[in-house]
Amino acid sequence: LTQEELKQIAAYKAVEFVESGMVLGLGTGSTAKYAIERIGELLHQGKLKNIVGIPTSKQTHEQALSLGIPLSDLDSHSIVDLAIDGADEVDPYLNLVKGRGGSLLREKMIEGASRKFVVIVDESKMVPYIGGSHLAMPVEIVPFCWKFTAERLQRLFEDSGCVAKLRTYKDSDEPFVTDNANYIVELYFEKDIGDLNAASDSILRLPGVVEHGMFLNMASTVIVAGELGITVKNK
Ligand code: DER
Repeated sequence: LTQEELKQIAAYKAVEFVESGMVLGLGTGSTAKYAIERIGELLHQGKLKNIVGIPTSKQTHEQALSLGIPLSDLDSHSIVDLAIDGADEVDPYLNLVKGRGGSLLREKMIEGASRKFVVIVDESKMVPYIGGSHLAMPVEIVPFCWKFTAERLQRLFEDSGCVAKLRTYKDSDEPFVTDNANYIVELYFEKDIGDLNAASDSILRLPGVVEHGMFLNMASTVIVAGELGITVKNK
């Protein structure tokens, strides 16, 4: 099975949790895309009715709109019944790294307002500890004096061999700009950063920081699609 097939398998499994009448948090990324596609299909077939989608990004808003999924926002629905989204890393305690698609702020707002948050991943996302993939841990920051904030973030985790890099668009030096007109600093760790709650607090205390990509104790269920089948992990 290809990685794309595994993503689709996990996504379709998550949509089994969707019931008519639900307010749904619609995730962002290549895995969530399949879940949104499936929801649109079931709506079209009349198997799902009265669904309202709360998109976690402009990109997801566009996809859901094109599928005819009715859309709204948190101002109109402050509690979401079910959110379905992908992740970049999942540790054994179901803590996540998210945001490599640049949508972490709206994702965290919507998924934090959800009664149930179902994460969908292919098995390549499973890590022994957060940061263990040695890929980017995104932090959304204000553009004002971004270098100052990036350096302070890097210094916070110097014991973990942290390197902070401003996210730019592919093949250009232009800073990536989020849906919220902010920048993203990507943190790369050599070693385990240890106490995740302490790390989260120290990041959020920096005044130039808006939000980070560690989703701690937020996932209710993680659906993992692997070569040997689907595993459903509950918190
Ligand atoms: O950027 C995000 O938060 C995405 O949801 C990411 O965590 C997963 O993206 P993928 O499904 O394309 O790997």
